[in-house]
Order: sequence, then structure tokens, then C-alpha cells
Amino acid sequence: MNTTTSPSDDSILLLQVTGMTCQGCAGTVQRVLSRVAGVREVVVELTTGQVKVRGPVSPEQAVAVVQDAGYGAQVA
Ligand SMILES: [Cu+2]
Repeated sequence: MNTTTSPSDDSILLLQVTGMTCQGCAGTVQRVLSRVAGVREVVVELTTGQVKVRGPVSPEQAVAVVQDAGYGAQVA
């Protein structure tokens, strides 16, 4: 059975985040991104700095909240 979720609702945004040095940083990045409108899931890879955001989220807003938290961010 297919679900009726529209593709855009489940889109993946990849961010490259710099400045994360420990699990606390990863947790902060995950927390601020989780608050962005539309975000369904956030997966933070501490070792690579790669962050996967699932949901219909604005890339500009996702980058902005990470930068506001004190880290470097760009769309990967
Ligand atoms: Cu840290």
C-alpha cells in the first residue's frame, strides 16, 4: 500500500555543518533544527559534519538557525 504523503513533505535537505566538536554540539544542532517549521527528522553525523534534515523545510532557515547556534552551515 502506498501512502499519500506528497514527495515534498518527505524531502531531504543535506547540510554541511562546521564547528561541532562533541556530542553536545551535535545535540545542540539537532535541537535547533528540530524546532524549524516542517522538520520531521534530524540526523547529525558528528564525525563528518553532515546533517540530514527530513521534511518540507526552507534551506535558508535551516542554515540560519544553525549559524545562530554558533556553527558554520551551508547546504551540502
Ligand atoms: Cu561540543
